[in-house]
Amino acid sequence: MVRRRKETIEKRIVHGSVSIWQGPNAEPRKSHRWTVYLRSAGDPVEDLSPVVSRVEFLLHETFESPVRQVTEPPFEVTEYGWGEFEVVLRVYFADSTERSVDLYHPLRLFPPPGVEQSEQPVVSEHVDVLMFVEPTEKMYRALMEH
Ligand code: SLL
Repeated sequence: MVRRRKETIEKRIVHGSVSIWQGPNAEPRKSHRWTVYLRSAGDPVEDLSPVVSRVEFLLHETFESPVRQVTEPPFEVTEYGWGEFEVVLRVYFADSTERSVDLYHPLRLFPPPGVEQSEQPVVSEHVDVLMFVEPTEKMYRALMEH
């Protein structure tokens, strides 16, 4: 395997969630509709699929089939729920010699204390950096081109 010796490439990504309150008449267990996602932090947003092969979203055990596999972009999961929890995004890379990385996303449904729940979406976004140490030639090219 040809590797880029002594090179480390960084990829800035965002793990985020956006939640919409479903109003006072919603079913109590489905009070919010939310989407949790992984995307590049670039502007404009780049396609991550040359670098990321799939993302496993590990939801709270109160969800049916809590492990959700997403094998193509957009790397996201949409659900209805009632509570906040930490979503684990297990990211697998196009180069299978790269180890998967776990990102911990705090899903937010509720506005901060003192702010009334409204139709305003509640967004929680976090930038993180993935580091590729001595990537393979193939991975290096995918990282540099995207
Ligand atoms: C806790 N924060 O730690 C809570 C867990 C889990 C939320 C919140 C499931 C949806 C459904 C759902 O929203 N779970 O029941 O269909 O205990």
